Amino acid sequence: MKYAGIIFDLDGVICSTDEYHYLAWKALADRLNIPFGREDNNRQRGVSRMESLEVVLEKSPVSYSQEEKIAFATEKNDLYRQLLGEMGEKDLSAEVKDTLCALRAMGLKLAIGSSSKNTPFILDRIGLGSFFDAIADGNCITHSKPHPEVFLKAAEMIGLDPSVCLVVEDAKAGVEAAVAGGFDCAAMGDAKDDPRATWHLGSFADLVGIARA
Ligand code: B16
Ligand code: MG
Repeated sequence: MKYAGIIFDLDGVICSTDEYHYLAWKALADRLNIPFGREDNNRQRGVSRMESLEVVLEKSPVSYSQEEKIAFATEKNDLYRQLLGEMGEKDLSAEVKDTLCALRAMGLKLAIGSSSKNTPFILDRIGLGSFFDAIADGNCITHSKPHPEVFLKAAEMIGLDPSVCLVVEDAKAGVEAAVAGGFDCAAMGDAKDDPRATWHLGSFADLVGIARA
């Protein structure tokens, strides 16, 4: 087996919180009268909350102070957390659950590498609060993707070198981060066709075959 560990992005890979991110940013943008669409939202994938806010404010004719920006980010996060509160174990697909269990049965170390500060809350909601061997997230990094810090931290937490870990990502910023950290990357969703990825997943379950190789 080429890989001894797999590091998963959270939003867009393990579960779909991306729609909630979109709705919460859209509500803020509407209140501020700033045009905001799905294409803008795609550029927020994998990057930090404050960097995501900058994507929203790009089209604003008004410039805001740092205090105002922090208040906007808090407003968005409060609404986002409210929407996340609707999530439950039903939001973990059978495919993801079965695949994770199959990978664990093969002896692989499994970790999360997410830019989100809401990672523990989301994992609890979907019933994976104590499943992973390690969780590296937005609470323990100073640079978010495309910087490789979060994946390097996850690899260190599971005691493995990046050369034997596979990163699974749905964001171009995440694929870039994986490659910069010396990891192979399996890309899916929005990043599926990214040429920098080693693997292009047709489905999440493809990971079992990749891990066996
Ligand atoms: P939060 P991931 C990322 O999670 C999201 O893709 C990105 O859209 C979001 O801005 C970022 O988390 C920060 O999230 O506001 O919850 O701290 O894809 O790296 O799992
Ligand atoms: Mg993601």
